[in-house]
Amino acid sequence: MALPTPKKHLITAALPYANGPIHIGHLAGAYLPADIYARYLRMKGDKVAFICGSDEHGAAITLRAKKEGKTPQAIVDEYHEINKKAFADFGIEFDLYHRTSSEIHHQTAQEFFLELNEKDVFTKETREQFYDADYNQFLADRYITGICPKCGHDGAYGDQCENCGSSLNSTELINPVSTLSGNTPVLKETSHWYLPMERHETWLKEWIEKGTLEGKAHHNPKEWRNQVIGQCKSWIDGGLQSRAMTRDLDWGVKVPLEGADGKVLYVWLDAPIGYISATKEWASNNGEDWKSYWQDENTELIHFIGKDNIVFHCIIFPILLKANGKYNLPVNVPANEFLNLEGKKISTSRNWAVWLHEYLIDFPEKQDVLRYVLCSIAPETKDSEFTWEDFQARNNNELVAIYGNFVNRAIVLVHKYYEGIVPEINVSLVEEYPEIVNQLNKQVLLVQEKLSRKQFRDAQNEAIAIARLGNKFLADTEPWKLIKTNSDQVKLILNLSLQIAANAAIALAPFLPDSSKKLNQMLSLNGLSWERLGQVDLVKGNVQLGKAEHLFQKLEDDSINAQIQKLENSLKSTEAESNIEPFKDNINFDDFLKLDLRVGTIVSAEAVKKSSKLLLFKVDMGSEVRTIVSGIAKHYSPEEMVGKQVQVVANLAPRKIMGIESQGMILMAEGDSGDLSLMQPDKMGTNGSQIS
Ligand code: B3M
Ligand code: ZN
Repeated sequence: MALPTPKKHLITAALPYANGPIHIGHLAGAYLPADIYARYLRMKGDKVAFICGSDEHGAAITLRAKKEGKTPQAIVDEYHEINKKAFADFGIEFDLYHRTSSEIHHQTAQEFFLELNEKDVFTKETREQFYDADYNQFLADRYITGICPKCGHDGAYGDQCENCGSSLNSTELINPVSTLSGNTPVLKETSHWYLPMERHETWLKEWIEKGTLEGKAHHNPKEWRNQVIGQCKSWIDGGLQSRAMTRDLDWGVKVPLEGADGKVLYVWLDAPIGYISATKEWASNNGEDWKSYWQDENTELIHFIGKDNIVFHCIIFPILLKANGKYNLPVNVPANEFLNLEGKKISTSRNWAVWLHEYLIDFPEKQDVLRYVLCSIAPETKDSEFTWEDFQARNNNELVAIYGNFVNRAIVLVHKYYEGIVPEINVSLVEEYPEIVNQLNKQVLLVQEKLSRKQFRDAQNEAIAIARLGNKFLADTEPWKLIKTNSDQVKLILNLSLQIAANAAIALAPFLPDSSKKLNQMLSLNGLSWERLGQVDLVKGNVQLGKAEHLFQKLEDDSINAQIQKLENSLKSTEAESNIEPFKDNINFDDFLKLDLRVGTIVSAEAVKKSSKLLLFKVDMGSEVRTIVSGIAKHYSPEEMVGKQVQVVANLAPRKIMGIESQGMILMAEGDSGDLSLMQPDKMGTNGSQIS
């Protein structure tokens, strides 16, 4: 069945929590592909609203605020600005980068909730929830962690396991722990508004699997990524459950109902509504009608996200939109898998990441290089890996050697032979090179096809192949030799080369906007319109070209090694940090006096039978000889211990270790990687003398 081709698009990219800066994993996951797609559609002349913003509610924010000793508002104010700037610096051209703390958002989310409540979409229920008695707080979402009942990952949150992507209810967690106090929480009753998702299973299944909605074609499920459909199917087949849509918290959008004091909307209810409130704000600033972007069935809604957000965008939010009745459902949710970094998972807390704002300090104005590399390795069908070595290779061997080199050679030659004035040719002459024109057209079709299928990695490859084509054309025709014998032919070759360069500028514009802009200026083109792609009269004859400048610069080993070093350093410092145990609670002086610490000398030492760790000592304590068993066989041999003076806890209650009664404990310090070393008196002391 043929579906109409809409000309209006609402493109959303997941709203990042304003609780930290943006790294390359975020960029590659949602924002870069969304931006490439939005730029492509705009160049085609379609109407696009590309919407994003900060997710400023939820435990991600309040826990961060607690950690930094700041208010949640201070945290979101800080990171909203940082992230907004980082996106702009990387050419992520949102039509609006909004905030869920804005008034229009609170109002929109509350209205949306009330409308659904009036339609009996929710059920109000009193259930037991985990509660931290020390903090007087109910625990949900990131306030509670435990073992995921689905995949066994230790560290799943109360609403979701980020390892397997499952959505969870906090009471399902195995060994739950409060992230506030570290204690095991207790169960306590509380009332909430629940979304009985099981009521929606039938239509959801049809919508996901067949792409039909109420019997009508809605989208082509073949265009959806396999892993997205696969995840959704497995959740639906596993049976959907009721989920609380409100929380007992004071940070968030207040539940606008009587008897709901101290309750806010669940962040995953309010955040996707953030797409709607942002569209409203954008539309009112730009004389547009927001409803036509959300409620007109010819508008295509597309959510770009990372794989950990699939359930929220493909199941929960569609249920809410459909239940409302007036809204479109997404025609596609192109979720990317994860990007790893130098062989490890990206980790914000361990600083194993490449942060956008830091990248631009180290590589000023090289935003296109990172865009290029991240698109080349985009985790579209499976997890992928960023390494600095690969980054350098792609910059040097592809951007510099292919694209930059071709463009530069063509423009430099026109400057050299014709003072930068584009040689005029009769367009029909290009038929002398039918092969090149055919190949160009073939590439253009491929770029287009891949882009429309949202296969950005392939699309960029096909676009860069246009420059490769141009490079080869120059190498094959060798105008620098021909200039001596056939200058007319050189005019044709160079004119054609400029046309190929102009095609590259257009085809690569969604991917490398800054470079296309520069090339555009060098070629004295006015504007880059997608419909002109494939034509060979883009650069006009007799036009003065701009100065030839290199689009890209080679990256030397030094700058790459510095990045690798930076990562290694952060690994070392987090390792060192994490090895230091937190200090214990204070004790008073009387507690200290209870300890009887003495000096003793080891008079004999031997290995404990059947144990690789234990040594058995006789220690002369002045008034008596004690038997002490100690777990230091891996660090000291019995021979080297004899005669050593040591510090002994003399009043530790005797304990049986492997059948031997140990009458004290020898003090040792733990070094790096678990090494143990004896704490010896600086000068020989008298056996039995007190340590205080
Ligand atoms: N803030 C989760 C995340 O940053 C969440 C996305 C909201 S999209 C509506 O991964
Ligand atoms: Zn899991």
